[in-house]
Amino acid sequence: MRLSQYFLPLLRENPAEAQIVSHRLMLRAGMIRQSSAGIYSWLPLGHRVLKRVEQIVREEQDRSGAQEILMPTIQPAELWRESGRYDDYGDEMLRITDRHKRQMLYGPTNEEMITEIVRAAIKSYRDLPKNLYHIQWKFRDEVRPRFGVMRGREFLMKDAYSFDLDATSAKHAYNKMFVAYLRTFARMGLKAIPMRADTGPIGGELSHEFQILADTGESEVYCDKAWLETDILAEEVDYDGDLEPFFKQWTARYAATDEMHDAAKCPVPANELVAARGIEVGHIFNFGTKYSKPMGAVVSLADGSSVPLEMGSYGIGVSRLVGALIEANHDDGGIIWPRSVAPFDVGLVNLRGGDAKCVAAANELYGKLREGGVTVLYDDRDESPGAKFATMDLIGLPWQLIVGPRGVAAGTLEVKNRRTGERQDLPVDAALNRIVAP
Ligand code: 5CA
Repeated sequence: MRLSQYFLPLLRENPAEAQIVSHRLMLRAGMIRQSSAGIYSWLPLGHRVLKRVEQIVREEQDRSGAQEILMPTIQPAELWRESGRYDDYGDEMLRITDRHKRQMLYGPTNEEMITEIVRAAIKSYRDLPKNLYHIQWKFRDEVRPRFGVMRGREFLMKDAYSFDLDATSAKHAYNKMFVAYLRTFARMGLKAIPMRADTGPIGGELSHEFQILADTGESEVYCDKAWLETDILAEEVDYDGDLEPFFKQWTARYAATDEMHDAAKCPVPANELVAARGIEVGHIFNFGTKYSKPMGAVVSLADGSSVPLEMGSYGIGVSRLVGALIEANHDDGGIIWPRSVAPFDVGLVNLRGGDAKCVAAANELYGKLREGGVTVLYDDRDESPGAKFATMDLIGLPWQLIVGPRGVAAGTLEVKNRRTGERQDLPVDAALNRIVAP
């Protein structure tokens, strides 16, 4: 993509309304635009990141055996009356009336809707287990929407729902999501720590929040220092095998949110305990028959009797993750995207828009990079080098390739690594190899 043609509405000044760095940088880098409190449009640069985050989430859900569907955002109130949550949910639910005076709502979550879908289709124990997920916009009329996409009113969530015959099988479904979540966040370069959690309005007994550590997090969290050294992607996982040892291993180390933490009872000595702020990027729940019983979602057994389905639900804050990624990856100059979620792999900068040789060299490089499967944002504008460098640093692409008259004469390029700041003059082929390497 040529920057001269790209829709990238950068802001020069720090927006006054943005209290935390990710919100500031998302506005300054032209990633989002607020429509009303807690509701945002995603502009091209932000949208590319959102889609990459979504794709990693999708790949890891699919790998675990969950199947993707898409449910509507608007739901009928009757469904929520069946579960008893219509009145309980309170002001956070956006209630809507259609032209026939039917009560509808903009879904804050989908337990009821998925239970209705499954109860209509699954009648026998032979059709179990199932895990269905979707990636869809939710609406919660939060009292205090803030921090940009981190606590929005409209936000993108991946929500999965598992259906099993008995509690043992349901725990296996829970464990699968537990593993998939650790893998998902690790692939984004984030260390998300699972913490025993309160179940709130979703309900149930067993629940874990996945928290990433960041100074601006809304939760107060405590964990064993040893967490910081873990590497989930180094582990082989067989989703069909027994995941209980894995679950035990990954929950053995202490980690708790402040609601669950009790300093007097904490097993970790103070010098090995990390007390920090956390951002909740995922939350998983096992709630048994809380929805299947009142909604009559049952299957028949071999002997003709019937039992309600054992259920769990599993959420990831997809749009929140974009903000969380920036909280965890930035410096004074701007964003520093991990390669796996970067909107483009490379920023190509031509320092001399008016110099025919530089233009030819930069154009050729642009073609070669794209042929090599590298995504490129090519700054072909007529701007000062300083402005171009500042833009590239702000939008945070992992690599910058800089074409200037001296390099063109010598057959070299400057390669800058955005994260380390390291700059190197390399011959063109060596520079390309450096970028293509993952
Ligand atoms: N039905 C369950 C699991 S599917 C559920 O709704 N869980 S939740 O309430 O914990 O939300 C799941 C995830 O969505 C959270 O972990 C968080 O990452 C994200 N999330 C929740 N509220 C917001 C919000 N207001 N803005 C952005 N992300 C949010």
